[in-house]
Amino acid sequence: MSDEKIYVTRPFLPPLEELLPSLERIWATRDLTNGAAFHREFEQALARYLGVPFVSLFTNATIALVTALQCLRITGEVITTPYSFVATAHSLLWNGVEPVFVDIDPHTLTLDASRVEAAITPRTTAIMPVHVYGRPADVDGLQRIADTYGLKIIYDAAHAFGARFRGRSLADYGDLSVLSFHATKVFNTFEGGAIVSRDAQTKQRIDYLKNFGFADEVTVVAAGINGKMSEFQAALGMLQLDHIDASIRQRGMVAQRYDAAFADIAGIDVLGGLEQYVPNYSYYPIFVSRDFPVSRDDLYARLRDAGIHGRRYFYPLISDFPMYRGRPSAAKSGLPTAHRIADEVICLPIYPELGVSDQQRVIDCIRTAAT
Ligand code: T4K
Repeated sequence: MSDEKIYVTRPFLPPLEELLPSLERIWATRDLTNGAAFHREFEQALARYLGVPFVSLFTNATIALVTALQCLRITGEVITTPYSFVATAHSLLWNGVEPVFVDIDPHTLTLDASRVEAAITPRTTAIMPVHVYGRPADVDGLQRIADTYGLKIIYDAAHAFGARFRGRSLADYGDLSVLSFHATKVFNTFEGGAIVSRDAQTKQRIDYLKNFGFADEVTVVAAGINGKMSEFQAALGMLQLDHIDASIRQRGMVAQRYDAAFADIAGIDVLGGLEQYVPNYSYYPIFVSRDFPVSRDDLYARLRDAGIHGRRYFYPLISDFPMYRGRPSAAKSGLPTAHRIADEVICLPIYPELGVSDQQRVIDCIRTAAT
């Protein structure tokens, strides 16, 4: 049996020779950044591929989240989820905005809309839910609350590239939606990200903000940041678009094999399908409950010992990190579902090039632990 390490993910890269003509173009033009040709092409190509009105490219999703909050002038308090990557809540602190954590729904694994209303105060200005693992948040329930209370919704859609809900890209919901193209994501440009916006004026403001606030050579309209995506990243992104559908299909085959393997194992729960939802198979979380003979952390360690590097996305909860844990909304008593899920989850390896034999190693390790 191979003892090569198997990682939770491996980035898809197109054949190198496909990239060379783009590199030659960049070398010939010497246009490396600041919204040059690849940047413009890639923004348009992405908007077409995703079927969304406007895309603004970013150097990564974290800067995009920070900028999205600036764009909508979000202040005071924002209701968000503790069950995410730290970047979600960090983007609030970087804006001097107070994160208010609300427990998650056990099905969507993100903000439980039925609990959001009780967390609203006069200082609340927005809601920041996450489409966790690329699965839809309760978009209707959250929108109803936002409409009633006059709040904005900024979706952290870092996991959601290519996922669709009710015939629409998941990035097409909310006031703004933020995608990540990090190496570990379904679609990567090494590092990268984007904000999806709904109208040309908003896109314009985002584009000023990501370029130091410059509106033209001598006019600075905001205290912007440098969030621009480079030409290299944009050129790579153009190529990645040619491969993304095949990548998602291959991920789907990995997910199907896991589904079949775990269907009859007591104590291992997986996420089922959802109506009108087309997944992107960005992650394959399993939830190890009390019915399983070994604990989640024992299973995690056994996988490690077998060279299988799953990850506990998202444990610990954001609300347990030092910069968040003093807040009343971070108290464990208010977040029982998030704590249970964080204590049960292991994300198993899933990526397009994960071979059947490597996947079988993962399955065998879990089956052995089950007996
Ligand atoms: N919002 C949400 C909900 C997010 O999940 C994230 C990022 C963000 C916002 C922010 O997006 P960006 O600003 O990053 O665009 C990883 C990623 O660094 C992070 O982007 C991601 N979420 C998070 C869920 O996972 P780590 O600490 O687990 O990454 P790391 O380096 O341990 O990588 C995991 C495995 O992936 C490695 O064991 C091997 C493989 N890998 C990784 C890299 C970086 C590769 O094979 N090649 C690589 O280049 O955080």
